[in-house]
Amino acid sequence: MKPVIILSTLALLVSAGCGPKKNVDFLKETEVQKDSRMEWWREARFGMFIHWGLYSVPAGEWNGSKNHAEWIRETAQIPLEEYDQFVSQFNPVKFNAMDWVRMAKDAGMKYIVITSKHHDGFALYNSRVSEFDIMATPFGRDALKELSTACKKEGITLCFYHSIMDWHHPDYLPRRSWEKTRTSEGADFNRYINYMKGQLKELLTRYGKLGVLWFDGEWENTWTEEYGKDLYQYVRSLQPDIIINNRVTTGRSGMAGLTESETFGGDFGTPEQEIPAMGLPGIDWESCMTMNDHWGYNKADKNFKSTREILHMLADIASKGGNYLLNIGPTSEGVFPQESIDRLREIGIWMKTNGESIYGTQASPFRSLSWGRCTQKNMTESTRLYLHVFDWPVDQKLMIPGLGSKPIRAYLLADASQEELTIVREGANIFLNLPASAPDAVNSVVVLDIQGKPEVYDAPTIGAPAAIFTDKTEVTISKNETLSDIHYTLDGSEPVMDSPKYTGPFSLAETTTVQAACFREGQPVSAAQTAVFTRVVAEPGRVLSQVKPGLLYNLYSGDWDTVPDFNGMTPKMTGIATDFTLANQSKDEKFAIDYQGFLNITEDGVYTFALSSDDGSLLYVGSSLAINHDGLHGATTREATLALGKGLHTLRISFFEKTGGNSLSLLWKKSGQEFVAIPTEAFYYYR
Ligand code: H79
Repeated sequence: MKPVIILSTLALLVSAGCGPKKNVDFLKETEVQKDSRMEWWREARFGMFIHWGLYSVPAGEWNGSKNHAEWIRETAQIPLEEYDQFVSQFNPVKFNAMDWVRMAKDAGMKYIVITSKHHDGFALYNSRVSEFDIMATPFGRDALKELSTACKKEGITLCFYHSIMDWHHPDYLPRRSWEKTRTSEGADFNRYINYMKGQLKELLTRYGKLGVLWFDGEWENTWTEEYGKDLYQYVRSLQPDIIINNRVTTGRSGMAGLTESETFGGDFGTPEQEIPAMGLPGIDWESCMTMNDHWGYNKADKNFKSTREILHMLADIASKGGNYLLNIGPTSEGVFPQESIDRLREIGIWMKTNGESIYGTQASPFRSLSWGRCTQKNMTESTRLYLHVFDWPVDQKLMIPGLGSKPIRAYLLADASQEELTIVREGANIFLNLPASAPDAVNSVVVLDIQGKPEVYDAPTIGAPAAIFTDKTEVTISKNETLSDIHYTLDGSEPVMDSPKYTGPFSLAETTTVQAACFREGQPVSAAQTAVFTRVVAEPGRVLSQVKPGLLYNLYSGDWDTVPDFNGMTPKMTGIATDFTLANQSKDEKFAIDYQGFLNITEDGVYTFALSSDDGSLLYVGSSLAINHDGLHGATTREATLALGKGLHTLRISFFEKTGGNSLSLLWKKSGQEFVAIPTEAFYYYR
């Protein structure tokens, strides 16, 4: 199959004739080249996503159900011919490209990513290779052309979102599972790729210099890494400096949106509706998020994030070194929802004063700060720390923990006169004396200039296989830098220079509070960390002679949002199971399974259980509810640690599945070992 693609790509390139750089391998790029290509994007930090298309006509509602949006053709299972009728209804007479671009610009956004085509296949521009485009609507104007003109005028970088998945084109495969009458006979996926490239060529040659091509819908099994690499090369051959997201290819990890580092993952990762818990050093990423709960316009969705939440997210993302792509879903009249307009205006007011603390900044040098976030900028001989204070300290003292660097000066970013704040060093910490009231109710930024690169001493990490143990446990203490020594105590007192110096893992045989801190040249340089390790008595096991191998199960059918109370219910089926295949492999929806029996422990010890399920589940061991993982959710995991003695312990796993995927698994590990599936031999039942 592959040679065919290469040939057809070459054919297109040759026929293009306008000198695309067909001999350059854009996957082989030096770090310096990539840095220079990414420069504007890393500086920008904040962009506007726009989801606009035919789906704004139904505005989220279909046959009385109101929870749809840009996926409406799929979620409401609308036949193609019926969906096509939105073409004659799309007439956004109030659309004004300049208004949109100015709203983005006034909010402090530096780029706009708009849907040139979403999954429904509709082209929001004048596409000569498709009839299913904006020129076929009564509107009949090329909205993207107007936006590109407005963006150029206002200095905003225009970018396009283009879906690989296409529910409209006859050559795209697969069909939706519910599309019984749309035949896939004669469909040719390679022909679809050529069509998509044709559209991309229009977008890349007729709308001026673009910032980003933002692909999506890459997860269906017809798309491959080879196609992804080829598409990446194709797009860059037409605009060599363009930036392309990781969804151009396969290998993205779910909604976390990042591609494993060994595989080709485009130019940046795309967490969707989430912010990574920690920064990702050396990786470019952008969190995209809705303002309410839908991407496309939904007239019933009033669940808008507050300006406060949005601004906190912006600072949080910047403090982790990422970009924020905030979505707007305009109406079919071509206007932004009023709630979005209001928030953009308020964001803009904050950005006008504080934008300096966002644009071109780098991730925080601190692991965490109790009062807010930090971003930083490298000056020639110094570093400028931007302290984003969400919670203004009532005692007017802002503590910067474990900052070893020599401070130069501090002032409020909102203070035009830059009046200096008093800086006091107390041991490991620096304190800034703040005025009584916060200059901003949401996020007040304090500038702190320090000499050189930041020297930050995080409190050490105190670890052991588990927080409980039965006999003895081994404790390890670690830290994030190599300049200091760790000193620790085992008697609940704060560590001082004379406390024992940590030289390696040590053993505990009794319940102990461990405290540790970092010291340098006789002085504490970090905050102290505390951890408690508790010695427990293992729950004794029982000996029962008449047990048999396996677990008893009862299978029920019913529509639940939580694990039901099975008492008094009649099972549809009962039997003996050796594992959880039944819960995993069932093609049904709306059912529940209750497994009951015993867990045989062959050796006293501390065991950690990991219960994963989609949807909810409960794990009982012995007399107690060990893990509550109930409710409607995707495949996620919860853990619990228990001390169990040799012998049999009653065991019960209750599970329910409503809709979507179904899965259930129970792993365990003995203290200090790796998680494994609980072996079948450990399950017994009694009847
Ligand atoms: O355009 C907006 C949405 O319409 C689109 N992306 C944003 C920017 C979107 N498409 N799908 N989804 C959002 C949710 C889809 C999630 C899944 Fe998957 C697709 C679950 C399984 C396949 C992504 C890929 C998560 C796991 C694999």
